[in-house]
Amino acid sequence: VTTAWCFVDLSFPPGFKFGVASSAYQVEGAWNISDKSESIWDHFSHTHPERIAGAAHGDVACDSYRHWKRDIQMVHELGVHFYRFSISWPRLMPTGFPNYISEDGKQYYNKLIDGLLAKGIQPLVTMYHWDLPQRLQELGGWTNPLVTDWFLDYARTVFSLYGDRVKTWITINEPLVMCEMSYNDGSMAPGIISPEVGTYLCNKHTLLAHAKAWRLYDNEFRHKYHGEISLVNHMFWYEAVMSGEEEITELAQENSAGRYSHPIFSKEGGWPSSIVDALALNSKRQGYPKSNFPSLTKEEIELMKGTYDFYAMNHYTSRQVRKSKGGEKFGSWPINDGPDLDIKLSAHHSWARTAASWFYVNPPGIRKQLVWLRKHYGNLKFIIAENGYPSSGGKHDPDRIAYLHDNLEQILLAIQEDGVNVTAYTVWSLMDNFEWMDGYKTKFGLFEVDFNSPERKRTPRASAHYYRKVIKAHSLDVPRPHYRPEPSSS
Ligand code: GBH
Repeated sequence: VTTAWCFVDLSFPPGFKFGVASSAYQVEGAWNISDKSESIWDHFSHTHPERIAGAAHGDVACDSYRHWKRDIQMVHELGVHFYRFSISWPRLMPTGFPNYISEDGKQYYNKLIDGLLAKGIQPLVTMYHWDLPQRLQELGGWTNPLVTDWFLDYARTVFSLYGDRVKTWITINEPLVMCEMSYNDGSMAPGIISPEVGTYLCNKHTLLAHAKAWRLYDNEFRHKYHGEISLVNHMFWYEAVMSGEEEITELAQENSAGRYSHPIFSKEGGWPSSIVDALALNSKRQGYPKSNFPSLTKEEIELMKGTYDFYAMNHYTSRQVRKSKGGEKFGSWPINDGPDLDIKLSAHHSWARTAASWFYVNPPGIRKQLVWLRKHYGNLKFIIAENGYPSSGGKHDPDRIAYLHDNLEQILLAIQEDGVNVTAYTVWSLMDNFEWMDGYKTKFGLFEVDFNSPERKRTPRASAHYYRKVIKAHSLDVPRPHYRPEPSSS
């Protein structure tokens, strides 16, 4: 990888867009306000407090249900072009089905969308960021094939209500992460451990649900609203420890990026063949008479193929990959309790650690991942839908600033040196929020949130000021702020 000094230009291409992100369960609170029903995260956090750091939950979170005006003001202060947030399915459709639409839920998102547009900020709306109505979970959730039609009904509702104003849609946030953590290791809601069956049903059904929603938009809404829609995939960049082990590294990529991209973005569609083979072998080893990895019919392959308008990627960190030596456990997520792919993961000693145990800093990974995606699926329109840095608190956050700078620099290199068509970048997150199993311990916010104050006071960090300058200059050629160490609180 070339370094910064060979830059021609530190500015971003004209038309390159900057944004900032959040998600409903992580910020909204108001979990039982009005007619909202329980989501799987309400249920999980209330019934399994021991699974979440500090027994935390999102009952109040940042209280964005009440403080949405302040949120819009913050987004405006940053000067971003768009705000990525998600709609809570159980807030809008408390039964899970379109027989009943919550008036309060509907108005909440109307106010948010209209408030953003009034300030010239585009809403980028995620339809599903992991908060399934609990009632649908009781019917099997993402393992029930009917979920694809339940999601389709939900999609029709949100397109009908908001499609006149929302021009960029994300169907599902990180289906890989959600299927692995909900059904493989069971660490996320609904906390089911079914690595051999549940994970793969979820894999297939999330992709089919996405595809049906995309086709609905394409057939019935695109001609009037002219928007764009895709899903967002999360991936670690995988790097071979030793040369000669590129094949196993490629298998790790196909297991994470490929399993959720190939059916939609590749020319031929369907699962990546290396994964079909590896998982068939794995099922055999586990004593099953046939592969547990669900096959796809010709119709399903056609249904999924080409259902995108852009490629959205969430990217944070990297792993090293090598072939595991006989009997060795596989290392870290998402190849831990899952299939035995004979892969061992680790982190390079030079990659700095962060406040989150899974997160090591390796900025070149984002560039290499973009190049990998382009090689496999073509030079699509790429958007970075999440990238950000976890700290343990404090308003002076030089580490976060360095991370944002270094990742943006790698994105510029991908654009200028490699010719990858990256068109947008999104920081996770607008503000500190409920960080799933980490509770409120790890902080990703450009704005700090005081969770002890009744109004959930938000204060910009140094990184918020830095990001504002980058956006305003449309360039990385801006001074980084000076830091004074925060006075110790003792
Ligand atoms: C994103 O997921 C989410 O979209 C967002 O909601 C979240 O707040 C944000 O990132 C920051 O975490 O090695 O078993 O400890 C990121 C994807 C994938 C993060 C797997 C943590 C490691 C689990 N994640 N993961 S483990």
